[in-house]
Amino acid sequence: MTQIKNNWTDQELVALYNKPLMELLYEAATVHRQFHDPNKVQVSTLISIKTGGCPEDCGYCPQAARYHTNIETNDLMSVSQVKAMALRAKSNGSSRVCMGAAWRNVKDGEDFEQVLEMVRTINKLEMEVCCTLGMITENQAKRLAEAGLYAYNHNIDSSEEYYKEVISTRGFEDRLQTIANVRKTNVTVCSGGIIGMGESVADRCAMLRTLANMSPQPESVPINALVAVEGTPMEDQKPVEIWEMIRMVAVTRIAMPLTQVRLSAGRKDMSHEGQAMCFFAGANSIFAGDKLLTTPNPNVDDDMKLFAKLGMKPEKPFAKKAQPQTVEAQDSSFLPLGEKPKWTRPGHSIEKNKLASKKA
Ligand code: SAM
Ligand code: DTB
Ligand code: SF4
Repeated sequence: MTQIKNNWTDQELVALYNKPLMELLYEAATVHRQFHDPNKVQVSTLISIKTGGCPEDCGYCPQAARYHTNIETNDLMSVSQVKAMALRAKSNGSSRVCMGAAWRNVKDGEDFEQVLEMVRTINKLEMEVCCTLGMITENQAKRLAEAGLYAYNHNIDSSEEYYKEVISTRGFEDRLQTIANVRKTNVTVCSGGIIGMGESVADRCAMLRTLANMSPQPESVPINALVAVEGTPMEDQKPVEIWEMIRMVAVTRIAMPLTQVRLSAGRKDMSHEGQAMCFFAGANSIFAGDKLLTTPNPNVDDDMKLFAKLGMKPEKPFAKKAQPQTVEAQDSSFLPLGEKPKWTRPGHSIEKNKLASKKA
């Protein structure tokens, strides 16, 4: 049995982050090779099934209704639209589809029933299905599991301390509660965060400490570099340097040896050489497709050229865990409960974003 360390301290992680780069890379690559095939990369495609108009105030997010960004908003897609997009993703080498909705939390009702049907449909295409729908209750997690969901993405986004500077409409604890609800099922956990929001190295490492000290650790950890979108409070943040991304990936790999470390938002601005360094440092997954949710991403041909240059091959679906069974709606053992959960609305003001960006 692999020994996974669940008592990381911030000091240990900061010490790793600040190591001379060649030593950090060597250590991370050694851990990576112990647990993963270094020539394999897991490819996920994002589908924004409901875009924009979100009531939350996440300071980085172009989909928050309160910021004036230039995005096209869309109501919930149909199951057939999503099926067609998933088939295209499959033919482009993706093993996973991740459906994102600009919701604060899932509400029982017609829309959730439609999402459950999307999950059943994609699972039957023999692809891993992931959803990121905001906060969910335990019963909703169970219903998603029954439909055949493979992974649920819910990011903690930053350190508990810096989180308050980024989001005021729901707390860090709420995030952990949703992750705990997912953990009550056999759905795998995908949780990571964003760098480049004005946080310190200590914040980055504190975020990794929270993730690495979960038991079990998340099966996937997306590392996003902020895409600074005009109209959001973070529009003026300076771009993340590739060296920061490489260090972040390397520390994530060392702290979470078994996890899939996903190079997520921000890849559009990374060179092939920079991405190759990230793969060497232990990244073994990407989001593919011309678009993330609302912002551009490298095109699939470009990614395929990169993989060919590096001799890397896309991983097949269910390489890490067996395909979940899909239970049809009529046979479901979990009913909608119509709960009105009391998620917190902490009293922090989003104005702090402005202070944070001035400080940075
Ligand atoms: N509404 C759901 C939620 O917040 O959980 C799901 C979608 S939300 C867009 C998923 C994640 O995308 C966020 O938690 C954040 O980590 C990431 N994200 C959103 N906007 C981003 C940006 N501009 N740059 C980098 N990452 C971003
Ligand atoms: C994650 O960590 N990153 C993805 C996915 N999980 C849902 C989303 C990135 C979004 C970037 C901004 C946008 O395209 O709207
Ligand atoms: Fe809404 Fe999610 Fe964007 Fe926050 S990150 S504003 S919850 S879509």
